[in-house]
Amino acid sequence: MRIGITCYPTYGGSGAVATELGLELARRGHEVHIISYASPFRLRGFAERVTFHEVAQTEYPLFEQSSPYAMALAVKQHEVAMREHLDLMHAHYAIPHAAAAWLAKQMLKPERDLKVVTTLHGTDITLVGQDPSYFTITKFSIEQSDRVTAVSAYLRDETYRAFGCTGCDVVVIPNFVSTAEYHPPRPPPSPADRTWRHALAPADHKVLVHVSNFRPVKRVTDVVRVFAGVRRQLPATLVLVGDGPDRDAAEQEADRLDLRREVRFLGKVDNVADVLRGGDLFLLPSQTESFGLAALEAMACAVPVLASAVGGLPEVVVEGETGFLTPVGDVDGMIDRALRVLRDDALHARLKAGAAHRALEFAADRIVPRYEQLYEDVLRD
Ligand code: GMT
Repeated sequence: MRIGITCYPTYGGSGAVATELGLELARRGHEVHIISYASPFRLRGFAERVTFHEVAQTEYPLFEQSSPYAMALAVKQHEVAMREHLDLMHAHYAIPHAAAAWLAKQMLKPERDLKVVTTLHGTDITLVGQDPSYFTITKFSIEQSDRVTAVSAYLRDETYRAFGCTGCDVVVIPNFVSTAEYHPPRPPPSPADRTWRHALAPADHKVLVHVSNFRPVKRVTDVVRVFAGVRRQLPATLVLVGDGPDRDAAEQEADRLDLRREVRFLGKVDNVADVLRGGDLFLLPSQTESFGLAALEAMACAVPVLASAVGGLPEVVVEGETGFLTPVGDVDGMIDRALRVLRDDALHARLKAGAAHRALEFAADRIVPRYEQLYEDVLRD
């Protein structure tokens, strides 16, 4: 198939999933065209059968407050669909990608029917899409898509609840993980794994890890507070990967709690899997999370997860088997679970094995064929 993919290029789960999907589809022989305003962060270098198309946005004084990106995107989607004979356009994150794809579909209509598949990822449904300024167009573009998928049952149900969506059937296709990249340390720990562990923290420290885009929804200051509680009881290091609006607040919290030496902010790094493999416990105390791709990637590296019991996270993290779930904001509860895991070698080993085993259920080669099947179905319509 010849597949167009539209996504955000920035650090975040939807762009990560869209790009990894494109790469997996290309490995399976499909031709993939990724369209965005910049090259997505997970598209590192050349990949066979994958082409990136940048959306050109002309500057003009009149546009000062209103760069019409969605229109430039629709133009690029239409152009790529024509030139590359795309079979379908897969929009990741409804706003504005699904609406732009609908416009491209209309422009192409005189010649043929470009099928539009939309994948809902999270705040496009739970937050931004429900804002009055975006509600009707989000509902419209979901209803007009030829197929709609959601990354968890929670997000599907939330879509029906918030939007009604007459006549639309939202199919759940969970996120997936590349087990070639995200895998447990190779037994016995390879020299590379030992080096990473050694580089992250002193040998006698437990290593807690958090990976996110540091948006308020991630509650990164809770991460620091949970770590502070753990650190009071045992030697430990907290490693934070990523960057975003709440990084300053998290750094200030670490300073306030006098944890500067034990908290390491790595910023945006490429080889997240290497860092994860050096970790003992992953913290994700989010306010909401439609799926929690970062939790899945940690589990795939055999790192148990402590997360909030919200949204789609219980569909990923199995309480007591791959980690623990606590109510949002329950810092003391998380400290309690973290200490339980880190002090009990047998429990820790069981959770590590459980996490790695559970992650295999979300391996790319199990999930990507579900997208291929969906594409085949929509092309038969
Ligand atoms: O919805 C968002 O906040 C953006 C989106 C992103 O691009 O980071 O994140 C969502 O999509 C991810 C991939 O499907 C999910 O793993 C995240 O749970 C989800 N974020 C939220 O629901 C907050």
